Amino acid sequence: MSEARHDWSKEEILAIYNKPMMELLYEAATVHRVHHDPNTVQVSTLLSIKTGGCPEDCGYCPQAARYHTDIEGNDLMTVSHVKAQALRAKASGSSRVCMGAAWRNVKDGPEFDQVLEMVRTINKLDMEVCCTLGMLTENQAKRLAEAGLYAYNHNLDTSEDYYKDVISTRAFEDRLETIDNVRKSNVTVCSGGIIGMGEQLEDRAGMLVALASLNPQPESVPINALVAVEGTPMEEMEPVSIWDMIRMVATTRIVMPETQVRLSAGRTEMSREGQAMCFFAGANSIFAGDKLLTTPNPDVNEDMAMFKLLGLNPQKPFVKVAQPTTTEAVDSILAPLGEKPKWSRPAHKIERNEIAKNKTKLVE
Ligand code: SAM
Ligand code: DTB
Ligand code: SF4
Repeated sequence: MSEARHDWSKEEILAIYNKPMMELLYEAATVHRVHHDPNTVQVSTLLSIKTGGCPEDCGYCPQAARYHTDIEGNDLMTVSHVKAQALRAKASGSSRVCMGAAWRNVKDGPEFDQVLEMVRTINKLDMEVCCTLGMLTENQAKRLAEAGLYAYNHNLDTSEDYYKDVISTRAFEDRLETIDNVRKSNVTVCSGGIIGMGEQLEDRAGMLVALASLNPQPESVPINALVAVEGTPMEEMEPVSIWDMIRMVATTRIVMPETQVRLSAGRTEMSREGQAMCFFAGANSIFAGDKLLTTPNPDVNEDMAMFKLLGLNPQKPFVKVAQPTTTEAVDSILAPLGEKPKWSRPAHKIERNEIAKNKTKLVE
């Protein structure tokens, strides 16, 4: 059973976020290596299977039909196109494909059937499959699970308080309900958010309170820096400082020790040094591919060169990364921190989700 804490207060999280940088980095890196292999980073390739024309009004999103952005909208991709892209992603070191659709919610019918076929097809390639399709019913989550879906991405995006300033066409509660529906299936939960949307530090902490209080905590948490796209209401937002990104990653790592923390949108603006600091602070996943959904992302070859430079290895699919297995090993890592830390010890030898049961090998 997981020993992660679910009762973090906003004040506690803010105190962590605002620690002197060197202390924050040291604590986050320590938590990270207690729970994960610090040299392994998961690579997830994004694929926009249905682009643009979305009826929602998310203030950050270039795919909302009501904003006049430069993106080229597309109908749902064919299964064979998706398969070809997945094979390319696999060949370049990716263990997961994340398919995104600019939908408010999933509707039963031929398009959903086509997505189910995409899931089955990628699953057969021995890759993890993730989808992000908007709101989902319990039954739709079950059908995706049956098709072999590994993860479902549904971001809280910001705090409950700030949510209504960013989106008016749905509520924070709706997001929680979809996450709950995903949890009722055996699909793992991927949920995170965006920084740089004009939110206060309290909102960043509030979002982490909401994510950390989910029980179990999400298996992965993407941290996006806003990509300010011309034509959206957020086009003039100031770029996110790398220091804010590092603080956010480090704080996420400390309050959700077992989760995979993903460096997501915004990496084109980050130097290698900046990304290296994020990996040190506990990020252990990236979105790869020369495009995110509609905006640029670093070139895959550049990412692989960065991995080589930093001695990082792409994580294999369905494999849970190594954790120290003895109390002595954990104690030796924690000893320099002195007092007993507030975050939890790792839970060993735990299969974290049903779907991984057949495929997960715990590396010790
Ligand atoms: N329509 C579905 C939904 O909203 O859940 C799935 C696709 S939506 C594009 C997935 C996520 O992308 C959003 O929740 C948001 O976190 C992220 N995103 C969208 N536009 C972004 C931007 N300009 N900068 C950073 N992240 C963005
Ligand atoms: C997530 O948290 N970030 C990804 C993925 N989940 C779907 C999407 C980022 C999108 C950035 C803007 C764009 O490219 O359209
Ligand atoms: Fe639509 Fe998702 Fe973009 Fe919101 S974030 S406008 S729901 S595609």
